Amino acid sequence: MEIKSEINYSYLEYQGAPVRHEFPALHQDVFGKPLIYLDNAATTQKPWKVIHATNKYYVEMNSNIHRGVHYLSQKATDAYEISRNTIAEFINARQSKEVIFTKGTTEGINLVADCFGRYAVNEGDSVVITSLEHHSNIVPWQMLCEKRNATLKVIPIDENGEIILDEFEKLLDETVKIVAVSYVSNTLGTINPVKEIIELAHKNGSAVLIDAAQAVHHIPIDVQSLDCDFLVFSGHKMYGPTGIGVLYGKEEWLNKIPPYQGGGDMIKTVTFVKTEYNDLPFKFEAGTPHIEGAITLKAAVDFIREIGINEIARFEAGLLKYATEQVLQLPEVQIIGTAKAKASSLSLNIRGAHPYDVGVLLDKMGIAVRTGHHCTQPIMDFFCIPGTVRASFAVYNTMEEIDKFLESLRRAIKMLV
Ligand code: 7TS
Repeated sequence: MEIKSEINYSYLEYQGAPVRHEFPALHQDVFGKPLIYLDNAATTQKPWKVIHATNKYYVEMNSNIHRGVHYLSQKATDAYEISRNTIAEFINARQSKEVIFTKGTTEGINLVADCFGRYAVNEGDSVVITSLEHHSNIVPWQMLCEKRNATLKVIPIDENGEIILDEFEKLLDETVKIVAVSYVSNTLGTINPVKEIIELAHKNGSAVLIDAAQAVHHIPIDVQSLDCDFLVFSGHKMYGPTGIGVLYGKEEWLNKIPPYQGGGDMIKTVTFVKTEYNDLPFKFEAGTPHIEGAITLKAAVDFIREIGINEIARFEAGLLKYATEQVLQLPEVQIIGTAKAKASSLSLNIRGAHPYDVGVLLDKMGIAVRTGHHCTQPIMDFFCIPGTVRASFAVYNTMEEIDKFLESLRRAIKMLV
């Protein structure tokens, strides 16, 4: 997807006011300086709309769902299912029963690795991932391969942090049961060619899981047009609450694979001899779920849709382009990850300085960035670096904040180099 990046405004608007007005946590000082929050790839701040929705749940409808005949339980159940419908619409799922609530991306991937793994991965089979993955899209597959005596194959990247598609094609053979790939790299910001990857994998008869943790709030997602088999994301990175996330799965797969956990809600009938599992989506939602998280996630999706995901993508591309151009003016700084298509994250290092030291200095200047390996140690090994300083942008960041980030980076260079 091409994102136009010419941009001449600093504030995206929400309901006629700068979008920043909607985020109370942004309006505070840290160490006597106004907070500049550039750690959005780790988690985003929450708009009033989401905060109010959480309060509303506890004030007006707190009760357990799917089991009570009473008024509050019905109200909470309706809100929970309406949220599922909204999310299905947001990602253009065919049906809302293809949307499963999880704890987050990590749980979604573990669920698929476990359930799909038990169904389809046997001795001698293989799983393909990329060199760009977050640990949560590496370790569950390693655990599966260990259990099943299968092999984990890894698509390499080049110096720009782009997947080498030719190498992917070479890895494809009849042993590959599933390909698991991130849409956007949390460390390098690379937007991966997921459409091509899905097409190639399907031609080979392999299923595909897309880790959309860093994509769903930056890039329009249409699971039908992507034709992915599974797609996962987290609420807390998309202006929603923590502890809630989504697994999208094609109905056909969700019906075929066994359930993840046993317990209440995921059953139709239980005897000591045999249990009949519930229909979708409940088959994969054992126990009392994160009810207010799921309900409140709708408010986050509504917030994104009210601005428009295309508008957000265009705005953030402008921020990233501006920040990249400014950083390129600093000879002491090296950008890690120079893919042609990038979203939101800018990783860099000051030559001769440890990223941790840079992060600590920036923090004292009021700037929140993330330093370290960002749960992607293989990327650090590839670039032979201990870590990076990562600035990641969201709807509420401004050009002025980027200017202040750059000014602080210059001060850090003076102190450290
Ligand atoms: N996949 C990607 C691409 C991610 O960026 C993250 C979290 C996860 C999976 C795991 O998500 P969770 O919500 O289940 O924890 N990424 C980051 C990050 O970049 N900094 O902190 C968390």
